[in-house]
Amino acid sequence: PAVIRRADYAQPAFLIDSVALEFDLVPERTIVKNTMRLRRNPDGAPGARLELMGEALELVSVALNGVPHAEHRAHEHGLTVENLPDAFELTIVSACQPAENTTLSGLYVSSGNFFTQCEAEGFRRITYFLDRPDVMAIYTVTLRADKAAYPVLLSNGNLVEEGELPDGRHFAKWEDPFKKPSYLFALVAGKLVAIEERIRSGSGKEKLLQVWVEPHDLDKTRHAMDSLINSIRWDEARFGLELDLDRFMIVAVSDFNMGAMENKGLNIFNTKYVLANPETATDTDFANVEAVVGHEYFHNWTGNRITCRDWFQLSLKEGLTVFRDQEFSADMQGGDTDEAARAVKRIEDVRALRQFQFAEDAGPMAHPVRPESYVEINNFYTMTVYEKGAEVVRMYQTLFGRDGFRRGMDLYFKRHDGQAVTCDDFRLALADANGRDLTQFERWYSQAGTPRVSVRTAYDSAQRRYAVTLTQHYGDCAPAARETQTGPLLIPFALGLIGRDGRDVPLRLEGETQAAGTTRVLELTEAEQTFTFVDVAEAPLPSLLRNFSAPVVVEYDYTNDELAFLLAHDSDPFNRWEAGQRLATRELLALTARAAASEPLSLDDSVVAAFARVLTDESLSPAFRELALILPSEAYLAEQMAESNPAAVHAARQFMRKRLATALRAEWLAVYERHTASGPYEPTPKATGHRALKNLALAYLAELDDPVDAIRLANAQYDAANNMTDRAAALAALLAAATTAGAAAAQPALDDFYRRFENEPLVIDKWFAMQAMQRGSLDRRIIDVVGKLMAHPAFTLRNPNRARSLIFSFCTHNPAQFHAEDGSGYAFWAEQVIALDALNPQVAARLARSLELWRRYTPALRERMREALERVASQVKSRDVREVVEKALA
Ligand code: HT7
Ligand code: ZN
Repeated sequence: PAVIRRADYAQPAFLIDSVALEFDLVPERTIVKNTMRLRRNPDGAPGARLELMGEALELVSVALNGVPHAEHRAHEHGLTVENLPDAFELTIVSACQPAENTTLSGLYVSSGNFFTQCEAEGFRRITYFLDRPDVMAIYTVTLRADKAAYPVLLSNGNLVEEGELPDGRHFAKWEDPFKKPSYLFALVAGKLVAIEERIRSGSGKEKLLQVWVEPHDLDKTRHAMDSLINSIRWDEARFGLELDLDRFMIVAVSDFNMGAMENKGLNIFNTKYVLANPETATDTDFANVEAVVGHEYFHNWTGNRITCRDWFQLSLKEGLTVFRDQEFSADMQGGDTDEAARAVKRIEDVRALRQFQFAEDAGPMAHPVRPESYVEINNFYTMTVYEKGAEVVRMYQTLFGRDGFRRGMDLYFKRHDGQAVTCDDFRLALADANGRDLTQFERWYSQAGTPRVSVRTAYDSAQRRYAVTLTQHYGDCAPAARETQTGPLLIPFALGLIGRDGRDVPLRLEGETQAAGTTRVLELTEAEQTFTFVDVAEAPLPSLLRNFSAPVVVEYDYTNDELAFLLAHDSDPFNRWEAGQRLATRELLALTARAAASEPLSLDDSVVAAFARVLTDESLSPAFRELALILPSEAYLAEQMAESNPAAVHAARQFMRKRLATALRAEWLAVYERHTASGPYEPTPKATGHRALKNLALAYLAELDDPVDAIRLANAQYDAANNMTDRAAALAALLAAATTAGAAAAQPALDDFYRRFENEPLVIDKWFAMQAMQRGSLDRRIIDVVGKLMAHPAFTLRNPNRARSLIFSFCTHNPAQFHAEDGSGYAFWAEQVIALDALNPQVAARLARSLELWRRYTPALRERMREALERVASQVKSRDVREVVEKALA
């Protein structure tokens, strides 16, 4: 397949100033009339030929300046139009088939309504166009449809006209006052209802906000609306950015490939990230709705007003917008001063980065934050572009402080508003606003792989000096990453020193006249550098990479006692959590090695004691305690091994959970009782923290050999629950207890759950997912459970949320069962990738990625994975899946 390279970027030969689109919406065959005003780009390639992109379209007619124009040719990739003047009007009529469109890219039908998804290259499935982000135009859109079937007709911008048409049809005309790239175009038509709010923006202008859903979902829209209002206020306060439209709409759709889409003024959301009420949504769902609503809203400036020159620059908008949504969520948790509350969000984000992005960086799909090449751009909406990209943006803030970062953002908007630009333009704005040369920082965009920083320390008691030597390297990284690496990075390395009394030591670096502060951001720019602190009265304990100041792995040999000390005393809440994770990871990897060798397992009492202290420390917030008491995931642990052995990792982790459950049984029970609240449900950070800790206690109690307490408490909790967090946690605990107590322990609740929520698809997704992720036992393989569920009447491969809830949950969140020795998991995976490929290549390619790390497993598993990958490679059709499996096998 053709490889697209960043180095080949060339400006478009023509520019489009305006587009008038007219849609006659019919599910089987929609007619689109597209009238564009084009002119030759003085900086583009010369020639009188126009190459428009088009896919899955039927061409009806072409006219130049209102006259039929015969000099055109429709082909596999689009439409070539010849013999054109320097400026002209081109009218193209074409047809597409929304009802047949299972790819969910372009114009499609979901639950009888019309929706569009144009990022990255879906607009070319709607009409022939210069479908690339550096072509920005003004859009006018007229929608015509049957009024009874499609009473609501929406598009970007402002509604300027609407009215009746013959034969029960009607129309609506929308104008978007801002020029935009085609990927931000959207339309929605159907039977929808909205909640509305009118607010005044910072400068006093009235704004209409709407959240559109299917009628039966109206009772689940309040939280999305509140999140939108909070997002608007936050962007005004933190970045001085105001909503630029009179009207801002969010629409929910149940068939959607990703989370949501930031179309100008008409955001389209997966229902999963809009709908939430206490009965149907968990605390995590509430938090996700807030984060995604924020994310899409923040794109209005970072992505829409300033967009990407080409898709290699995707992180320009995505990394920056993820950073902004992370900051928004942290501020909503803890304001901008409560560091402990903010740390909860930071820990969650870093945990996801390390588990998924670090893995991506270690495999065949490793790529820089700004990739150099791709076959299918949809495969590059990755953890690296999004999450590592957000870490790169965060490092500017770490280097320059909040004020310096804001100065950089202000300059970025001043220079580039209304333009399609590059990651270099962003970096230069940050550099210039802060009077810094950030040339070296460019390597964060061009180098793949996870950097490692090795730390050596030396204390000289006679001189009262403490030397910290930092060495950066990439270790033994994947070939795909290795070939991008050219030199050392600028790594902001935040560090503190802790005295024997557990307090932070005031820091004074050699050459400074006095101590200042207790956390320093050291700038590591060389392969190796030594930083010497003076006036250090006793050998301190270093607290390294505070608040995870850079996306790197820190290598330092702490003893278990030192980790326990940091867990108890570090003033940096992130590093306090980190110490516990390091301690647990070390123990779990040792246990895994013993499990792999069939040796007996045991856990040191001092480790249990360290966890007991966190569990019983009422001075710590419940949310923090919960995070600190969750053991590193099986996937994360497997990645830390030279050769992953999922069965041994599972045995080790289960052993440690059981040991912590047994040794601290009384404490877990006490915590359960203490944090059980009565009264109405509130999705506040405080109440969420209490529920999280209580439900973690329940999960640990379910690990006991005789889980009688857990079953009793979980059944009572299930029956009494007034919210989904508690109900789902109770059901999960019953499913866990069922592994020892027998399947009957969970069956009544499982059946009740289905009956109760039969008409709530998002809740039924949870029902499928919980069963796919449950532990197996000697006489119960989860692949068999999944096989039965595939035949359940509520299962369908066509709905991505449903496919993810059952298939992805099993293949990516149940490693011990998925990686069964007999290869049954891989055979299932291959079958599903092939089946999905025929319907929806984007979703199929995501699933295909779950075997990409196959070379890192034990030889027997590796061989079976290779066979499955080869089977897929020989059968799939799409560019999407082909790119993934071919890179994996290369
Ligand atoms: N910018 C949006 C990306 C997106 C997308 C990309 C490919 C295929 C389908 C898609 N749906 C949404 C989402 C975001 O990052 O905000
Ligand atoms: Zn985004």
